[in-house]
Amino acid sequence: MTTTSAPESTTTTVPVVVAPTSSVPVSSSYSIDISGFSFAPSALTVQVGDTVTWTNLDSATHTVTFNGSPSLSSGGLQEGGTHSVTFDSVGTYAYGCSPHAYMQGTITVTK
Ligand SMILES: [Cu+2]
Repeated sequence: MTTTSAPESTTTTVPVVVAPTSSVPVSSSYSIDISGFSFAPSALTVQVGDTVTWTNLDSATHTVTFNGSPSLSSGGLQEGGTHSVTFDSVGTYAYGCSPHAYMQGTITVTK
């Protein structure tokens, strides 16, 4: 008696197409609205080299103030005013609005 139990192979190899990755890091730009006396979004995660631009949509004057980092901070932003920061170092950056202490935001910079 012969048993024919040769298992049929049903395994097929599907080629995985991998999109070519650029060796040049691509930096991104992000926008934060200052609107209704708050930063939107108030928490944002970016990568090193990315640029964040704040735009004041309120009629009130606001600031983007990083404690201990005047070079990152804006002056008073009138309605329509913008402020851009390019983040070069990993870290967590807390900021606020000088005239309105309750306005707080955080930028987290990752590799
Ligand atoms: Cu403000």
